[in-house]
Amino acid sequence: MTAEPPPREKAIRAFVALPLPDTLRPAVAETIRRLTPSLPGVRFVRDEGVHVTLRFLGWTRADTIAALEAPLRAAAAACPPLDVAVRGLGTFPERGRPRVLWLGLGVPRAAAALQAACERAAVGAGFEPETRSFHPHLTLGRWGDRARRLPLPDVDLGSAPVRELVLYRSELRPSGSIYTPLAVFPLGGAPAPLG
Ligand code: 2AM
Repeated sequence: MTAEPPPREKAIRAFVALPLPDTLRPAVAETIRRLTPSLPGVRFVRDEGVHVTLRFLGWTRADTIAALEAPLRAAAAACPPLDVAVRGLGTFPERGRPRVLWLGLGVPRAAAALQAACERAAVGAGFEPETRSFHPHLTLGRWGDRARRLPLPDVDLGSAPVRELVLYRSELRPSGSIYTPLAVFPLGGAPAPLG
């Protein structure tokens, strides 16, 4: 990830993601703690910000963000809550010098449909189409220049339901990016009002 300055008029760096379910957060934090001493070249993410990116938007404007809200809400409403299984560690790229360390994800077919709907929403709001294929993963860390490939342990953190789609703001900081929800869209639509 490069820390490029925002283009003029484009003040918000944003992306659409599924947050890690709260019940899996302690196990992910523990996995990061366990891996840190054995992978000295990796800058690990803050565990509170771990997420599954469905569509990276990059630098954009507040009015574009506002235009995305209705199609993203509709995409989330059309998707049932998703059970995600978190297991396996891997890297991008798979071979050669590693750049990204990730936790693998098993997701139901509906997640791919939701990702495709987010992609349509982004293109409808004027973003360039994404050319890379969708590899659902949770980024745990990134290697710096002196990346060295080391054996990775087996991990299986179990599964939990994801109930929300989130539009996040990303603020680049030397100590690691800070992710703040700008809008939250319930999967399966708004809960029915009581009474
Ligand atoms: P990653 O999880 O694979 O690192 C916020 O930066 C999120 O958007 C990250 O989760 C990151 O994916 C994702 N993302 C996708 N493409 C990106 C890009 N070109 N630059 C920065 N982040 C990107």
